[in-house]
Formats: sequence, C-alpha cells, structure tokens
Amino acid sequence: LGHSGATLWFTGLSGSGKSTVAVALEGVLHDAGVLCYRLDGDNVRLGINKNLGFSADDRAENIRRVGEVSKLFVDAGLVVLSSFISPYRADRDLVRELHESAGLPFIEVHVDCSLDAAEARDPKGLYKKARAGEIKNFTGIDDPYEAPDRPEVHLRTDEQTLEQEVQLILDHLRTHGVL
Ligand code: GGZ
Repeated sequence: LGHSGATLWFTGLSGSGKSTVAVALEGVLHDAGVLCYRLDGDNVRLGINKNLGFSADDRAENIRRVGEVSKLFVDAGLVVLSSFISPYRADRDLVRELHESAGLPFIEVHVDCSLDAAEARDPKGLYKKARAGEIKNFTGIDDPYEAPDRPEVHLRTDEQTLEQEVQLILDHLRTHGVL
C-alpha cells in the first residue's frame, strides 16, 4: 500500500476539535499501516517550545519550529498530524512554503467551529477564565483568529460527526495520492 509522507496541518480555535480529529485519523491511518506522528501544544509546548508564550511573536516562533519539525518527519516518509491554533495566516503560509519549496505535501485542514460552540464546550475551562480576565490574549476572546482562505480540507465540527470529518480527510488523501 504505497504512500508518501505529508503534513496535515490542523488549524482552528481552542476547543474546535483539532486534537479529537487528529487522534481519530491517526487511529485509522495506523490500522492501515501508515507510519504517523502527532504533534500538538500538549507535547510541544512542554518540551522544545517551553520557553514560548502566546504573544504574536511567540506564536509565530512556535509555529515556525513545529513547521520545521513536521518537515523533517515528512522527509523521513511519515504522515504528520500537527494540531495548533496557528491563528495567523502568515505563520501557516510560512510552513506551507517550507514544505512546498522542498516538494513535500502540505495539507491545511480548517477545523472550523463557531466561537459559541467552542466556548460552550470549554473542555478545560479556559474560555471561562479568559472571559473573567484571568487569561490574557486568548484566541477568539481578546486575540485574533485569521481563518484560512483556501484550506485543502474544510471541516465544520459543530455540524458534522467525527466519522464524517475523518472520512473527508481520508477522501482528500486518497484523491491526492498520499494514500
Ligand atoms: C490560546 C491558549 C492560551 C491563549 C493557553 N490563547 O485548548 P487547549 O488550551 O488545549 O489549546 C490551547 C493551547 C494553544 O496552543 P497552540 O500552540 O496551539 O497555540 S498557537 O498555535 O497559537 O501558538 C489552549 C492553551 O494552549 N492556551 N493560553 N492565550 N490558547
């Protein structure tokens, strides 16, 4: 079952479902024998990026480093699932360029969800804290999120099921020769 490496870049609000979709997709790919690796704030911001916060400059550096790491894994032939809010278009475009200039596939997945729905989920209580002013520069509350213009895949996690979302990504990977 030949496949080539690729970065799947999941972007969206906190609580939009980036990690949930990435974990579910990873399971399917793993069962199909595809070597994958998942990167997200939970593993990266505690390790290589533990010196970074949430200013625009720190988010840019977070995304730049994660983009470089993703590219290395893709170079090794893996399918990388990177889940970061990555709120700035310019930061995401830099990672895209990093891949495309090296001939490596970059697939932007917009994990779209209304702010209302994400805030209603509030799995970690962070929106509540941001509304109370206990967390500053929280994406969607007092910090921007620039939605992608032309993502390769556009999910609506407040309207679709997880199964539908995984299927949409798999369809894209199949029709574009990644799987
Ligand atoms: C946004 C924040 C913030 C602020 C802490 N703004 O839902 P979570 O908790 O698990 O995911 C969020 C995570 C965002 O890290 P990223 O590396 O994905 O961000 S970025 O791509 O913008 O660099 C959230 C938590 O960290 N968190 N403070 N101020 N999210």
